[in-house]
Amino acid sequence: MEKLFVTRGSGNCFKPFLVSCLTGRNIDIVNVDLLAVHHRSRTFLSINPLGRVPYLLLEDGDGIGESNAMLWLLAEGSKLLPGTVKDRARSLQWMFFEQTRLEPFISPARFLSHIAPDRGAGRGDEIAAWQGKAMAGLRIVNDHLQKSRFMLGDTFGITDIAIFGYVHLGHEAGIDMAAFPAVLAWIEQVQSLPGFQPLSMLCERASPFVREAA
Ligand SMILES: N[C@@H](CCC(=O)N[C@@H](CS)C(=O)NCC(=O)O)C(=O)O
Repeated sequence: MEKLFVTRGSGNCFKPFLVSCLTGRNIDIVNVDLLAVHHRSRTFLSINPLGRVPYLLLEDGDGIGESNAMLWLLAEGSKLLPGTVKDRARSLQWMFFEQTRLEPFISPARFLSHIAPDRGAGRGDEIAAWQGKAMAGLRIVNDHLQKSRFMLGDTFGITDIAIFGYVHLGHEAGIDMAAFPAVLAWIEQVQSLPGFQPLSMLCERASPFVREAA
């Protein structure tokens, strides 16, 4: 069976997990403890030399890194994939936007203010700068969603999942999401889709990653 290596609470890891929930695809989930630095263990590096999660190990032994790349693979054959070449290009456009204008700012602001606030002590200026940059990206998504039900028109798909991964966690990054009403309405729509599972379920059925003995 395919194996998805994830870590608890990660918006990037949530994306391929959500595709598997929405398509009913059966995948083994393995929880790698990043705070215990298991992603730098010899055992994990022998699976993924890049030492990052999410990482998708296929049945033939090949592996795929990068959450958004996994969405394309896991959604193959489902209605979540964009149908036309123009929509596929547009989907990639939003996926690159997500990785350059949203995730790099929402993720560290959330980590230091919500997940490990002890590490955020004395770093208020940095966190505020990330929040400001994230809000600039969120404004663009909000303007887009004012005119479009989903990221690519009327049809929900992997482009929404890519954006949803971190955007629905914006409040945990200390961002006032009320400033983005179209984004909030879209989040509610995604959360009410049949098969939707919240981030809290990511590691619910996961087996723990076991590193080599020290
Ligand atoms: N662009 C990558 C980002 C992956 C990423 O940032 N993973 C984090 C956890 S969310 C990680 O593995 N951090 C450990 C490290 O980089 O050492 C993706 O979308 O999959």
